[in-house]
This record gives sequence, C-alpha cells and structure tokens, in this order.
Amino acid sequence: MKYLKNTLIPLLAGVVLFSSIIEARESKNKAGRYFGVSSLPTDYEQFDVNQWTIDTSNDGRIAVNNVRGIGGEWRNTGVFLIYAQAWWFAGKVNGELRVAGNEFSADMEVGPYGGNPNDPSVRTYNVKKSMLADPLAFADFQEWPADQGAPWVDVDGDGVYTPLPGGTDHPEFIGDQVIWSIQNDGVASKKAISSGLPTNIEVRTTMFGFDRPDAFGDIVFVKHDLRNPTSDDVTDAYLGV
Ligand SMILES: [Ca+2]
Repeated sequence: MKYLKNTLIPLLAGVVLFSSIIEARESKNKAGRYFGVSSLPTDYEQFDVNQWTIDTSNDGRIAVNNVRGIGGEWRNTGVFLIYAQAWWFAGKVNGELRVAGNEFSADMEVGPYGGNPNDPSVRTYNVKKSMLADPLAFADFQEWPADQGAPWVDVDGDGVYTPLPGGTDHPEFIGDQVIWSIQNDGVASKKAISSGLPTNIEVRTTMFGFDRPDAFGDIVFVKHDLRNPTSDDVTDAYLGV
C-alpha cells in the first residue's frame, strides 16, 4: 500500500497461533464470562467464540490490556499470549510525515471522521450467529450499524436494515462472531502517541472468527477498511500491526 487517494483499502490481518504451543488446561467455564462492557467514548467488547478470548475496543486497538490486565487469553486457561496489539499507519500529506499510532492507548478518535464521539451509535458492536435464535434479546443485533458501513444482509432487498424477528434482515455473519467499530485519526488533541498532525484517515474495523474444531478455531481475523475523507492525498502510506 503506497498510495491512499479517496479509495477503499481492505486489509486482512490474521492472528494465528496453534494449539501445539500450549498444553492448555480446560478448567474454566466460558459461560461465566461477561458479554459486553461499555464506557463511552472508548467501548470495550470481548471476542470469545473460539480458542481465543480477546478484549478489543473501538479506538484502533486490536487487543487491549485495559479490561483484564492482559489482552489475549488462550483457551480460557489463564494463559495470556497477547499483552496488547494495535496497528500503526503512516504516510505523507503534502510531503509532510503523518502518523497514526496506537499502543496501550490510541491516537484514534472513536466514530466516523468529523462525527460526535459521545454518540452512543459509535460504540463497539458485538454479535454472534447464535443470536439468530433470539435476536430481540440483543441490542447490538437490533441496532447493528448498517448505516455506518457494518456488513449486513438485506434479506427483503429494500435497502433498509429491519432486523429479525420484526423484519427479515440481520448482520452478515462472516464468522460465528463479528465485532465491528469505526474510528478516525482526525482529532489532533487525541494524538497522545504520535503528537503530530492527524492523517485524517477513517477506519472501519471488523474482527471475526469461527467456532470450529480445526485450525480455523485457532484464528482471529481482523479487517481494516481505510478511507481518506479529505481532498488531500496521503502518499507513501504504510500500515503495520
Ligand atoms: Ca431490509
């Protein structure tokens, strides 16, 4: 990725670790874990549909250490293999270096570029395929942010998200669990990591995974859609996890 000009750049990064790494103890009960802890504007949610339990957020960080002290746990064993994980983006605007850095905190503002970070609609949305059995019980299913760009299935084809059971639509379950949020690097006062001028990129983040007994159950996928909402080109652009 060398050039970002008002275009969509989907990236797919995989977090892969194999079961042979750890002689895991299966001593804990998944059902006892919380599902959804919110504190706007940063909103934490938990990925926990397969061998991984990962706390994530809507501010550009992938695995966060804020919730339980360490970000990624393997097989509910108390063995944490990820302390914290995030991505960095850098490029040039009018020849000047700009950086969006995220680590134990984030340069990113939550929500869409130019939006209100305190609006409850910019939270981290967390849905599972199992919610199809009782979709009315889950606010993130009912309020799935199709209008913000989250993936969804318009079953009745009318262009409007009308979720089950009142309607026919539902989030697009590209995995057995899908966690979605939007964030932007457009607020200079938020940039505690890089301290520089904003890159002004807007990012739509999709974390998903599969509840399967094979190697897919050992993987967490994270997709980042980077968009440039300004008329200033970002050149010589790089993204790394
Ligand atoms: Ca519809």
